[in-house]
Amino acid sequence: MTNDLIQLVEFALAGGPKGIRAAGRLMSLMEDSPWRLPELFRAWAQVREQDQSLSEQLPMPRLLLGITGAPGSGKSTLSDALVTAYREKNPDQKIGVIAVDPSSPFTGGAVLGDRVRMMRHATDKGVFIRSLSARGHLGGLTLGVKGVARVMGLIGCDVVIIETVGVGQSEVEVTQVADLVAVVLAPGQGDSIQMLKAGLMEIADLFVINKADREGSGTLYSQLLSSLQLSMDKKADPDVLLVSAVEKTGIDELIALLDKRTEDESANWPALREKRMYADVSESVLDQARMRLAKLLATSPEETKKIIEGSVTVQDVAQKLLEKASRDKVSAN
Ligand SMILES: Nc1nc2c(ncn2[C@@H]2O[C@H](COP(=O)(O)OP(=O)(O)O)[C@@H](O)[C@H]2O)c(=O)[nH]1
Ligand SMILES: [Mg+2]
Repeated sequence: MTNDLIQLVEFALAGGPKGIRAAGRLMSLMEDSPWRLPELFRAWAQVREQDQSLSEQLPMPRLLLGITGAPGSGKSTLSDALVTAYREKNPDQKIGVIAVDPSSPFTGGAVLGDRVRMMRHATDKGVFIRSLSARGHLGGLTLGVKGVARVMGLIGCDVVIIETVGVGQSEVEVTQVADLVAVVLAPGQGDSIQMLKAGLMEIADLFVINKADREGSGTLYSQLLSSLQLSMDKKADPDVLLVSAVEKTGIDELIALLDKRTEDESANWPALREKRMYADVSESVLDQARMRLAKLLATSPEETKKIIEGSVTVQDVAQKLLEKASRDKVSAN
């Protein structure tokens, strides 16, 4: 298994059609088995033994940009416009997009729409798009997104955009993944200011008011500014930008702002990213341990029965399980 992974990492690094297929397989692996994320580090270390010119650590994108907001606010359209603008600005730099589909079955059409729209970039070899399904990943999706972002770093993406719906509607805590979080709001969505109250205000590094071509965007802009001024627990003055993702106005300004924020703030990111990496690895280890213990517990249903009957405590059974697990390991050696 691990040898497989090393080879996939080697192929992905080398690029070309084979490299793209390898990267896709690595992403699937990260999505399906997020606890395997640390194996990427191990594979990188092994690949690097053969080639000392490689960086010590698995390369990371310069910027992981979270884009969040209510469904319909224009996140996908904005991601698309950003990808185009980034690519035009610097054709040498690769861009990644991770789109997390909302799990609600009512949004099935929009999800398909996303895929269709992103197909525009299908022929651009510098753009990598991956959509992840939020279904069936309860709990594990954040780690899965991190794994996919890591693979995008491996293949040399400069910026990776992570699109998710806002807090409370998605299992992804975008703040745990992204360096900067842009919250998208749009006029004609009664729930915009409501969304802010539901926690989006706290996570925003910047606000993008989209659909500037529509009536009401100016009002929303001033509403937002006054809410921000009223808010006591706001971050230090988040930036607010008015854009139209469809008419492509304000996009260059948005990129300039993102570049500036990255330049100003990225000195803090290595420490932050390292802290997250430790947390991810811990989570992977705990996931592994939990899976092993769960398997063991399933083979002794009588223990569970005894707990229900009241003859043993949960602590007793947990202790027994841990002992059995460590004995099994010894005999497995
Ligand atoms: N008028 C206008 N419509 C937009 C703009 N951006 C997105 N839309 C439309 O809003 C709808 C939802 O956009 P989408 O990107 O799928 O939103 P998401 O659910 O947040 O990803 C689509 O019909 C878009 O064409 C914009 O700047 N102006
Ligand atoms: Mg979308």
